Amino acid sequence: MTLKCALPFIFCLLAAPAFAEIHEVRMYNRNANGAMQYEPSYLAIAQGDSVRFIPEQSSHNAATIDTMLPDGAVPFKSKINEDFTTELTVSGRYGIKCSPHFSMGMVMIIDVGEVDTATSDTLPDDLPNRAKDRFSAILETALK
Ligand SMILES: [Cu+2]
Repeated sequence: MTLKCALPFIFCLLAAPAFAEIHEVRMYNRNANGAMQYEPSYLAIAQGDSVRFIPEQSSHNAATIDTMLPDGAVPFKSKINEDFTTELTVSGRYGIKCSPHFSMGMVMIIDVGEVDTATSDTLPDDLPNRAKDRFSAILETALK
């Protein structure tokens, strides 16, 4: 490679958001943890990273929960069976649900950047019981 060719390549490496990553989450009817699961069910990522939701098995999606969305974050909702990637630029704790399986406890948590656990550890009252139980279990195992 001549120097003339190498320079744009090096510039590209430097200019790119070098630390932005894409984290993969797989959606299952059943896995080792039980029925209706995101795998992993907890992610801690950097601000500006992306999350890709992969439908390993059919009839799932990924959607934000209005009462578990950081201030200023844009809600999202993928289509059922969609291979969906979203960039998360606002820091804080995101509760994610599978729309058809929310009441069955198909949820996960994504912590983006610095999370104020003093305010975000409290779960909202309007969650279905099984979603609330799953969130509690996720937070207990992921953060302790
Ligand atoms: Cu689902």
